[in-house]
Amino acid sequence: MMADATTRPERAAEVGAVFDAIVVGAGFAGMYMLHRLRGLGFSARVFEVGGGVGGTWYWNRYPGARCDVESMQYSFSFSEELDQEWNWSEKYAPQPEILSYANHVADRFDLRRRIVFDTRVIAATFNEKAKCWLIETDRGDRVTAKFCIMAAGCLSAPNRPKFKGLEDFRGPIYHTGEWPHQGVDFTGLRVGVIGTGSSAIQSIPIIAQQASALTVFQRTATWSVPAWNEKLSPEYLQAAKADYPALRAKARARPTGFYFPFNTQPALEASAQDREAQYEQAWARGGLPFLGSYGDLLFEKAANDTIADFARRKIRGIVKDPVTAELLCPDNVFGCKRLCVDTGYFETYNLPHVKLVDVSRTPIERFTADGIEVNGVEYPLDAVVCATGFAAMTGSFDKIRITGRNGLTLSEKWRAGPRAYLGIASVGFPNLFMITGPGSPSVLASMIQAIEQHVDWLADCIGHMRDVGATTIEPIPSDEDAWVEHVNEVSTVSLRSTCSSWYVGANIPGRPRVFMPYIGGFPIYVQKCNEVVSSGFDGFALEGTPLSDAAPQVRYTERWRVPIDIDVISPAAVAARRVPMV
Ligand code: N01
Repeated sequence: MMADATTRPERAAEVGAVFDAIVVGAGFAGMYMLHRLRGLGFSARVFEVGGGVGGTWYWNRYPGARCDVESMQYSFSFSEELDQEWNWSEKYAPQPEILSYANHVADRFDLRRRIVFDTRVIAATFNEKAKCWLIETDRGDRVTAKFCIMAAGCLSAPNRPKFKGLEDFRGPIYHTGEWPHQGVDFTGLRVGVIGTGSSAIQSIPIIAQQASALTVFQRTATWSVPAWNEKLSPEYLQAAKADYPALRAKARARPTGFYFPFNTQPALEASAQDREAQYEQAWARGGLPFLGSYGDLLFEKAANDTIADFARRKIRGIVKDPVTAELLCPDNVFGCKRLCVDTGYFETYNLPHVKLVDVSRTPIERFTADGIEVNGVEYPLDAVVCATGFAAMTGSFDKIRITGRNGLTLSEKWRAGPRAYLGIASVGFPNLFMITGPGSPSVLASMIQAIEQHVDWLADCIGHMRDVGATTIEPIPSDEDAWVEHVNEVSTVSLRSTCSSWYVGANIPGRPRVFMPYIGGFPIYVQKCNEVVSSGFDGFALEGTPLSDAAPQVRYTERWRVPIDIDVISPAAVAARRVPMV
């Protein structure tokens, strides 16, 4: 929880200081950016709203929060020493362990001294004459920097639907994305959970263990695959670490930026019997790789129907009450919304004190003093958990008044949907960079790998600007337009663009409907970024230097120049625009 104005530590506002770079956010992106900036000898300051590092993992402390990318891969890969010295305890790390890891990184790389906590950046304004950014915070700080780097996260602006009567409810209302640090004890309480996305699916089985009654309000049934989480043995860790660099390299070549066995064969070419065996095997392995059972699952509706049928049969096999089981069976494309990974989610509905309320046709009407009313029925509750997600991808930008050239604000520019070249920078906002911004693979890749690749690219870019004495860098409008068009075009190839998910901003009324992340595959995107570096930042205009044609020195992006895994992303598949994406 953010310290409020009365509890956060006193400090004097900083006015007039000048830095090479200001970084907004001290999650994994902000921390690694700071590390690279320091490595290049740039002065930098990070502002962070929270009282500590970790970003997503600082805020999302709800019961059961854990990562659904395997721990050995959901971690920084820039330091072999770090890889070797850190030991993950479980296949999928729980939130406290990931937060400990973030703190370990902050200490090990001596990052804290340059991070100012409990401070929200409220405005960033480009000064055209001085060619620098003025950054203002809610503590009264006013500092300037040549570069402003947004590392505020893709899923960090909580979505709080404005239900009628919220203020009437007598009990506490929590949001999974801003969970109290002291934890919440639900013992003996009647608890309501709104939402059935990843956060709900992880927290519901744990809350059910404490609550005397649990009522889940479901608007859209969710596809979920068992995690089969387990402890990692010392032998496993030793063997995995012995081969760590190879695993990291294989991961970089994958469409998602993390490695798992992937079957490129089309589901529709397999016999029904073979498909069943394949799905059983993949279900038994569990997790997100289930979607890699066949290569055409996200491209052909008929292929997708086969995996959807299989998963529905699994749900019906687990949930004993047939009416509840049917309500829990999604009728949308399998994996269209972000696939969930659970431990005992569907089984929880077999408990006598757990009830599922369908709010798909008759939405939540209002909160009352004692509960939630749906379709004229009041469900009595002592506490409510909103697992209602986030204003994804652009929500963290919306919270800051970002003003570029000619007084144009980013929110105005993005009114009809975000526009950014490579998801890194946007025309009209010179020297403003975004880490995992809209138009980059971001949330469709393993986040830490997506972050590292962006930061390394930015480090090479900023280093080059210093080498050639450039004052500003900004995308060329035609290149930005072409990239945005490409991002849109590629998205239509995938079935993922067909449903109302947060990927398209459809979870929040009034947001423009645009497929925001780049779905063409992580290595394809990285290749494009590498070409931009090699060509001397093709697609960008550099100002203030007569040396704009000088060949850039590749300092940090070298490790991303891996051969594309031809088995997974064949040129033919790319040419046919059938890039296998998970
Ligand atoms: O949020 P969500 P989340 N009335 O948007 C429902 C990552 N993550 O926090 O689907 C009733 O997925 C909404 O219904 P609908 C991961 O990328 C990762 O769970 O819009 N219901 C939905 O069921 C994930 O995808 C992990 O119809 C309302 C739910 O609230 C992303 O974060 C763990 C409603 C929101 O689901 C977001 O996940 C957790 C309303 N007015 C999160 N408004 C890992 O394991 C919304 N809903 C890594």
